[in-house]
Order: sequence, then structure tokens, then C-alpha cells
Amino acid sequence: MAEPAARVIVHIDMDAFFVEVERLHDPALRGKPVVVGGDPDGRGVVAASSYEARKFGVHSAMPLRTAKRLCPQAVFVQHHRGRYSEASEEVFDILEVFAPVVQPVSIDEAYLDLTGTERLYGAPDAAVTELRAHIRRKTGLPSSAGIGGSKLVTKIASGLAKPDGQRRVRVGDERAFLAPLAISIIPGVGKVGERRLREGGVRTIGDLDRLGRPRLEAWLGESGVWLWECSQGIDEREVQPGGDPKSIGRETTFWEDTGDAEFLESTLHHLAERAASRLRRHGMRARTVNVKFRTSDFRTSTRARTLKAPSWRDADLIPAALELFRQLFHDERGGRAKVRLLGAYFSGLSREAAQMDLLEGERERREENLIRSVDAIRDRFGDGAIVVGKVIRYLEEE
Ligand code: TTP
Ligand code: CA
Ligand code: CA
Repeated sequence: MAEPAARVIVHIDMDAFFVEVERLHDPALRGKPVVVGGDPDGRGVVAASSYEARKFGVHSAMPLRTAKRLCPQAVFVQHHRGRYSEASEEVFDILEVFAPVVQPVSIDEAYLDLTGTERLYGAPDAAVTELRAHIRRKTGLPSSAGIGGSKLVTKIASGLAKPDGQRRVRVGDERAFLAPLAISIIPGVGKVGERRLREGGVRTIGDLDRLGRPRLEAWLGESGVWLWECSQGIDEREVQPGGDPKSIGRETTFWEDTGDAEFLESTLHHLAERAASRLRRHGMRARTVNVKFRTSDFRTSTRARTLKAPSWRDADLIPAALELFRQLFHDERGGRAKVRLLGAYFSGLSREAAQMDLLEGERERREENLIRSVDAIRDRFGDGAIVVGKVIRYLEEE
């Protein structure tokens, strides 16, 4: 029997994620040591630090006061949760279009399985270069990636490629790639594990390899076997697609609070359209449409409407969202409220019925194909490529 084709796995992780998102909002932070976390004289800890600040020994989870002592010239900024989840969603939107299987690991990283895409994308190195360039063009954010045959190797490789780099480990080269690296680089070898291994004279992954499986097993039991497998680059874990989302939506925070109803409606139209496109990309339909907004005084209101039947169509989802917005906006001080955050969400999600073709006939299928190709053009060329008349106005004004 033929050997199964080697897997092509990618680990991608955004560089200094919170810092880079803050830099989008304040370009004056570029090139400087930056620490995200808040008041350097307060009790908090560092969430993220720029590579410039890391040179002074600053790192995540360190008390802010320590960071200030190590790097007094750093700019300390508050952290803004909403900004990071917004940016994260944009990145994941791109990954989901790009890769057949995406496993989110955290807010800023994912494993992709590209096995079998070579005919479509060409060599994985070039495809990942293009992916990272695309992420940077669309979001302004730098990322790094590891490419290889297992999660273990790609995770380590992306870390070594940072910042703004990528590294491929060819199948068969894993042992040589890992051998010189310190054992602490293996995810899961904590401080305790590291100390114990050092006491036994093990410093590098190559030392594990030399010790060999029987001796490692006699010394450390199951963990010994696992460590030996790591040293060989053996890691059979698969890239598991993320579960179905509970809701799919889009929201935005304005630079300045605004009470301009027409502008708000245009924006909501745009948000609902993007959320609907996302819904279709997940192959889902929504039963409930939700609109959320937050006013200048930080009060958040939401309103929901249940549709007659679950839908994936712009024509059902967007008008419902606009109608909800008008009600909410009117109920907030008779339309005189200033809005700070606006969002459209779809919930009550279900998978498309498998027998849709039979039930709904040819016309609906053609409509769906058309919508899907519009979605595909948007993904490729950006949201500006196809816009409804109403939104053009404000996109041009930007
Ligand atoms: P990481 O991916 O660990 O770090 P990073 O993106 O800042 O830097 P790099 O990957 O280039 O080394 O974490 C992602 C974000 O998660 C980080 O920007 C801030 C947040 N975070 C915390 O809030 N607290 C923490 O202790 C860590 C490790 C991260
Ligand atoms: Ca990161
Ligand atoms: Ca990360």
C-alpha cells in the first residue's frame, strides 16, 4: 500500500499582538518600546510588550512596576479588549477562507491543515508567504508561521521565526531541527520538568534523543516516552476544526461618538452584510437577528428579532437588522443619543439542510451560488469591491 501523503500543517501566531493592534490606533507607538497593561505605577501586570521593550527583559505577566524599572523609557498603554477581539476576528476570517481546516488555539494563533492543497496553492512556503502578506495588507498586523508535518514542530518553528518570519521544517528533518534546542522549548515542559531533566543532565532535545527511549521510559515512565517522541518530532495530534459558533456577528467602535442616523444605518448595513457573509462561509443559517449598541454613557442595549424561518440571505437578515436599529435608536432619547459601538449578530444558528436542493428548488440554488460568488469576490478583493449603493457614500468619504 502507498504511504499516505505527509501532512502539511501550519502554525500561525500574530507578533506582539496587543501591541500591534494598539499601534494601528496610534501610529506614534511604532518603533518604540511599548507595554500594554496600564498604569506603570499601579498593581497590574504586563499583558504584552513590543520587541523593543523585550530587549530590556520585559515580558508578559510581569508586574508593570518591574517593567517600568527595566525599561523606564517604554510607553505604557491601557488595554482595550474590544479592539483585540475585533482584530482577531478579522484575522480568523482570512484564515478560514484560506485553509480547509482551521483550529483556533487562542486569540492570536491557530493551526491550519493544508494537506492536499498544493495543487491549488502551490508549495506551502509560497502559500504561507502570501497568506501572511494578505493578513498584513488587510489588517495591518504582522505574524509569523511554522510549516511542517506536525503540531509540535510547527509551533516551535513559528516561535523561532518571530518576528515577522516563517520557517519550514521538511518531513524527515525534524530530529536535526530539534536537536540543538533547549528542552524548555517543548510546549508542556514546565519549569519543574525542566529542572528535573537538568538534574539528569538533559539540556537539549538532542540529549533526549541520545538517551534513547528505554532509558527515558525507565527514568520518567509515560512522560519519558512522550519526551522521546518529541525528540523524534513524533506528534500525531490532528488539526481539529473549531466547533460551530453560537453566534456570528460584527461590531465596530467609533473613533468619535456619533448621532448621525444615516451614517449609523450605513455602518450597520455594512456590518450586517459582513456578518451574513461570514454566516454563509460557515455554511450556516440564522434564526435570530440581534443588534447591539452602546451609547456615550457606556450603556449597552441589544434587541433581537426571530425570523419566520432560518435564513442565510442578505434580503432577510439585513432589513431585520436595520429595523431593529431604528427601534433601538428611536427608543434611546427619541433618536438623540450618541453612539459609541454598533454591532449586528446572528444567533439561533443551524447547518444548512442537506436536502436543500430538493426542497427549495433550482431558483434558490442559483441565488445561493450567486451570493457565494459575491462573497468570494469580497474575500479576494476586499469589502470595497462590491458595495451596495448606500454604503459607497461613506466608504468614499473615509
Ligand atoms: P502571545 O502570542 O503569547 O504573545 P504576543 O503576541 O504578545 O507576542 P509574540 O507572539 O510575538 O511573542 O500572546 C498574545 C496576546 O495575548 C498578547 O499580545 C497579550 C495577551 N497575553 C496576555 O494578556 N497575558 C499573557 O500573560 C500572555 C502570555 C498574553
Ligand atoms: Ca502572538
Ligand atoms: Ca499566541
